[in-house]
Amino acid sequence: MKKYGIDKIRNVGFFGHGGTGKTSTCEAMLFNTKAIDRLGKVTEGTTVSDFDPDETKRGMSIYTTHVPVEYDLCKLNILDTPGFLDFVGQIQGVLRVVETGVFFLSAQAGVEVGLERVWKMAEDINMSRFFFINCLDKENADFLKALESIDKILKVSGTVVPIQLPIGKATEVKGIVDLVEMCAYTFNNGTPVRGEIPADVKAMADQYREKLAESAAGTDENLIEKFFDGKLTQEDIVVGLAKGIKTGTILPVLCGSAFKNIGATTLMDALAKYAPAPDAMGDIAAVNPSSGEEIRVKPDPADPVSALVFKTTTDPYVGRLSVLKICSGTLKPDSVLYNANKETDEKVSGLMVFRGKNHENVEEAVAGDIITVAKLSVTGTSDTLCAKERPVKFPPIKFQDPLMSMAVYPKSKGDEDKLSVGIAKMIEEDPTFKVHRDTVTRETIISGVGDLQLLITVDKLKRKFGVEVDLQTPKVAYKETIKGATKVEHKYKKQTGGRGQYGHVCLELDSIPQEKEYEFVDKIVGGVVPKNFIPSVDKGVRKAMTEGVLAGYPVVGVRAALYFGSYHTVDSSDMAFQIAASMAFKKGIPDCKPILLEPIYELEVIVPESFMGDVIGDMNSRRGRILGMDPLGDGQQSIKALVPQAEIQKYAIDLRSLTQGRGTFSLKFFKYEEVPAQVAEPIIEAAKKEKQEES
Ligand SMILES: Nc1nc2c(ncn2[C@@H]2O[C@H](COP(=O)(O)OP(=O)(O)OP(=O)(O)O)[C@@H](O)[C@H]2O)c(=O)[nH]1
Ligand SMILES: [Mg+2]
Repeated sequence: MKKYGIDKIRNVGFFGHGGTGKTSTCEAMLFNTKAIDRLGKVTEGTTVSDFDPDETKRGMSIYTTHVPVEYDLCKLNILDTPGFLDFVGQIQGVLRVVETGVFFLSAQAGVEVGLERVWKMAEDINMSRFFFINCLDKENADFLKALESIDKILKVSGTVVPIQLPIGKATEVKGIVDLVEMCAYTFNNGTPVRGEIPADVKAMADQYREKLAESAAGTDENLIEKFFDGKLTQEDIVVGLAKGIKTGTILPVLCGSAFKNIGATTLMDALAKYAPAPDAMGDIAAVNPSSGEEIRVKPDPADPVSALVFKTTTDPYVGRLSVLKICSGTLKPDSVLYNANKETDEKVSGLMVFRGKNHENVEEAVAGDIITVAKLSVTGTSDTLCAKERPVKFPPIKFQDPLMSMAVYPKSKGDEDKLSVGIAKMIEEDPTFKVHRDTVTRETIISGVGDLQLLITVDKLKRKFGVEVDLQTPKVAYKETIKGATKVEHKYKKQTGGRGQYGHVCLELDSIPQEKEYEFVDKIVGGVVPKNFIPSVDKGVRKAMTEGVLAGYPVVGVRAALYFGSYHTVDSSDMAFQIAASMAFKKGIPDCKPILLEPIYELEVIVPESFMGDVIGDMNSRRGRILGMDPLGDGQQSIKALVPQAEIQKYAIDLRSLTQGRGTFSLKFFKYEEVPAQVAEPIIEAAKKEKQEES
């Protein structure tokens, strides 16, 4: 790969709904620039970008891939992201490092939910935006309808301006009209062949050229004057267009068919011409890691080095690979950098540029470029690496919180260690994937954005780490408490030849707010239970509280007061008093109106207004209590509700089907509440049955 100065680099994210041809367009770009000699197909698993076995198996992108394309003296660092909603974590890193986004939509379907979602995620990001209307060759493809859907569905702040139009409709598509140069392009194996605009699209081309000229002129007062005087030249249009695209006032629309290799080269051309170089978007916000003081980092190759890690993967041969955007300076192999997040040095040995799974080593990487380094020891995704003499830290990348959890069980006993090693590696690679151990249910819980993401981790555990696992719906971490009070006595006495056992306690059991979990009160007077055995009574009650009498769940919200008892000078012991206390507790609790508690979550759902009724109805059927509804101003509604955990274990899947993928939600643990009697009954029965089977 040649060396490129910062002015010749374009960092471009490919975003859009699944299956709109992002990966196929990358492939066409590589083929048309002769980087590959065969045009791979997603369906056959032969593309450069979708090379991972998970991707070839499913015929879709799952991971973001760096695909550098060398075109017209520029390097286009394409980051091909997955469109499927489970993989939003792959997009969030990319949104932090690109100056340009190409948003794909199909000419057949127009704007779909995947595009809506990523558009929203990109809302506050300073970048240039292009639209690419792909699949022009599909039956019922309708460029103008798709174009209309952009303004209709997306909240676009600038002007959406076609700079190309299709020639020929649907299966008859032949090429494109270039509205800047006012010429036609047909494509010979991907290579554009220039020609005259065909007569049947000329009138439409003139009409859209006029719109383009007006928008381009609108970026500059001098140009607007020329426009009204009828003196605007093609060069003026190019200047105005470049300015509008850079400042975000113009959002150009291009088109093509990746399938027929139409439009990929003209897209590269537009990116090379109009997409901003990495230093065109100004300085980058950062902080001084020791003082917290804000600083601005200049994307200048001559400055000290700084870089943001936006992706981490593991290569079976090379090991850990960290993908970085160089934010300032020039990085050379064999450098020692400072990790501002982990506050330690990191040695960077070789610099690599990956294109799909293949890589080549490079001698340096300048500010603005995207590069991969191997074998960093402590650095993870979202960390900043920098020159020690100028420490900086970039704000962390915000990743989607998990929305769905599953319990994971290794199929063969003894695989637990391999499982935890595998899971730890996957957490490194996927910032939206989490794991924790539920101490109440004693299950290992993996969490992510959706079910497909979790199923893929299961495949990966098997393929990469040789562990086969089952996924199950997590058990709900119920708890137990009491609503009443009682007094209870238990005498534990055993005479077995030699030294016996003697412990005698009288307890008052009472309910306290469950948040306090447990209180022990010593009300002994006159030393009827000696001081040294009082902690034994406390310990005995605590032990009994780990397993409630109703369904074996931990008990909370109990005050135990020891008000009387007796002892034996020889036979009393710590253990005897512990046992006496435990037994007294178990005996007394059934008289204190024990109840089952369940975790309640605060749920916020955001949906377009048209889905509000369905979402609320569904919430009611889940024993949810609506707390409030707020219009968000953009046709979206926020609905807040309290819902039991047991009812929303699969909400990520259910909300998606309820709202055709348009709804999003977030969850926060709220508190434990009583399970209604008719719901509690089967849970208690099931627990009793399980216990019987165990014993
Ligand atoms: N007819 C037609 N099919 C296309 C076109 N572009 C892509 N396809 C097909 O559509 C399917 C999806 O294409 P991809 O390139 O994988 O789409 P993507 O946007 O990368 O999809 P995700 O990675 O899942 O987000 C594949 O079977 C492609 O062959 C096109 O222009 N026309
Ligand atoms: Mg793809």
